[in-house]
Amino acid sequence: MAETHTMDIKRIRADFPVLDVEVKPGVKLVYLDSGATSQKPVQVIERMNQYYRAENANIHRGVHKLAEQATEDYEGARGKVAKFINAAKAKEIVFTRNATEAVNLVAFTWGRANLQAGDVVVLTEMEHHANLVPWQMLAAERGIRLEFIPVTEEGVLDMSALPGLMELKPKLVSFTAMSNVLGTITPIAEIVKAAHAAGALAMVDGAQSVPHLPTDVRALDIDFLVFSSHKMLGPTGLGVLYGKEALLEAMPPFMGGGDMIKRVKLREFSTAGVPHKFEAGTPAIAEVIGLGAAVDYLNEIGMEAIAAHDRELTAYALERLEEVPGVWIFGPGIEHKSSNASFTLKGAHPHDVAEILNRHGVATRAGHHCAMPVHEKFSVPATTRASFYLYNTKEEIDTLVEALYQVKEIFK
Ligand code: 7TS
Repeated sequence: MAETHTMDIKRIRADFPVLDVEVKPGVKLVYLDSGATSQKPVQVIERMNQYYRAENANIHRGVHKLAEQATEDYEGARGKVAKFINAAKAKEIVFTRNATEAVNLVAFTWGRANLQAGDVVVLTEMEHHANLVPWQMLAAERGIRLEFIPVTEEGVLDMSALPGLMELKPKLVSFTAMSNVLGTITPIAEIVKAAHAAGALAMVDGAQSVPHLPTDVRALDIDFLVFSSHKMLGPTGLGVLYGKEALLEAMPPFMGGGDMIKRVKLREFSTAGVPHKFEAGTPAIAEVIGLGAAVDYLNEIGMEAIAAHDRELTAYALERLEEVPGVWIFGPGIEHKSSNASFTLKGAHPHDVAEILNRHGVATRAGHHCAMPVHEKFSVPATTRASFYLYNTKEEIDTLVEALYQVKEIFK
């Protein structure tokens, strides 16, 4: 089946060694689980290999050649990430362990410095637990109040509730840019504008959106953005917090230790400037350099082309899945979503569906996808999720649908 956009999928697929894996003899992997983590191209794998084989040194503390090189490469990658999301300065990029830690960093530092009992934080009903539990923890500790932008039956945010929520004068509105379950793309600009008009900061969970859509923090006037390296072709163990410089400067540090200090005496310390104030201890050096290579790779293909490809695949998947009797797809139509399709199959548990799909080489994810409240909203404990990325093809979606008919045979 012809792809209508400009990406050369065959060439792209050749960059991802794992796509050649046979899950059993004669059954090739069909990887439809990029929402959990993406696969990695050789360019990223080799870059990290090269670092360990020929460049390994700790950063910010040596004057020898390798240490200088490692520091330059680490800070260079920070610059690449900043440019990728159009941040004004590299120092607005803080490296964390994952998107989850980035949210916790904001809750722990900004939250504890700025939120008092009774203060309102607005979230949405379709948040991943990463952008829910840290705020629940703060609510239990501080008595802050959590309010939620509702999700409609269709699976989009009920924007008519926004003005009423903004009248509560929240201190922060923190929301996902793309639901990891429903695929819903949220109206970032509109929510950020409303938040600012109400005197709140706006934080965006970009864990699903940054890998799939172009991101411009300045055009959108986002205050904090979090995302994960491993969902955008980079290595695991690395997340990103973007924060406006003035906000980061005003925040207390997160963890204490080496690298985050300016001066230390026996009983006191002063903190380093941003971003190092938030990067205590030896960071994930190889991973940061690997993420830099991932960003180069994404840029070379182009985020606009990737977004178009992911959308086209999602539209095709929705169309094909709808043909299968007994399949119920969650979330809105293609005009409001991209990159995943979560569904149930009548008469079969989502885990059994995923298990039988696996026999056909098709890798999906079943469960609540770390977003239990949105499943509760739609009165299901779990779904099976197929999620797509730049290396997936329509043929692979055909394989998914053929395998689903096999599942139906078994549960008939
Ligand atoms: N936010 C969203 C919207 C996510 O989808 C995820 C991970 C996170 C935050 C947390 O990212 P992490 O890298 O810190 O774990 N989502 C998924 C998923 O849907 N399946 O596995 C992980």
